[in-house]
Amino acid sequence: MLNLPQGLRHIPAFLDVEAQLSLVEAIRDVVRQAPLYTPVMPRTGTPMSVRMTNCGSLGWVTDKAHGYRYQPTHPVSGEPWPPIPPELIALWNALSGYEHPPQACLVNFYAADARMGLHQDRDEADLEAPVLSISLGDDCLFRVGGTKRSDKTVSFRLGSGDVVVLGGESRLAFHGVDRIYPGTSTLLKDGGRVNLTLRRVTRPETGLSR
Ligand code: MD3
Ligand code: FE
Repeated sequence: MLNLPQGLRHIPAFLDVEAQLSLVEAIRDVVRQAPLYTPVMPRTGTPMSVRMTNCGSLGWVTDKAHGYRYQPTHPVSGEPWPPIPPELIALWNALSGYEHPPQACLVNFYAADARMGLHQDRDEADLEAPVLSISLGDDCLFRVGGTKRSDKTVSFRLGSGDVVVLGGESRLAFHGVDRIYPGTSTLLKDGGRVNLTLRRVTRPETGLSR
């Protein structure tokens, strides 16, 4: 038996179908302005199976030469990322418990055969802010462990409308997506799964503003 890492909060079906459909429309609009692209691994250049884009003032990108990082522009078009849709800002305000707004929303698109290997998210300077994850479309099998790669892991399904808040100790937990369950949702007309992660990247300004 293994417990979930402290600070991980899974809220199944937090979003009703109407809210999910509204988010899908907002993300379609983001993707029209900032098309999905295929990221590649640092050094090897091996393509990832997940396609990605971002909205927000910063977006997470990776390429062969420069590796994992956040930057203000799309790596293919060179254009600034579109803004984070207001409904996602509202979700962050409702659930993050963090006083500063999110700076990045990574959009991951999983076709039926896509997966994401076990990894930690540590490219953010602000590791005190939680990460907020929203799943849309087909179910996936999600896996999460501890702060060491060799720690035991637990697996559970994430379904459409589920929200996961990764705060506290869970913020640095190893995690990944082992598989998609094709045909488990009709939310996306061509199937697949979208995961949105809202993140704080830089440490908030301290001290006396005004
Ligand atoms: C646990 N995305 O984008 S979301 C990622 O479903 C990522 O697309 C997965 O891992 C996906 O980096 C998992 C749930 C999640 C997101 C961030 C986390 C779990 C996390 C950060 C720390 C620990
Ligand atoms: Fe991750």
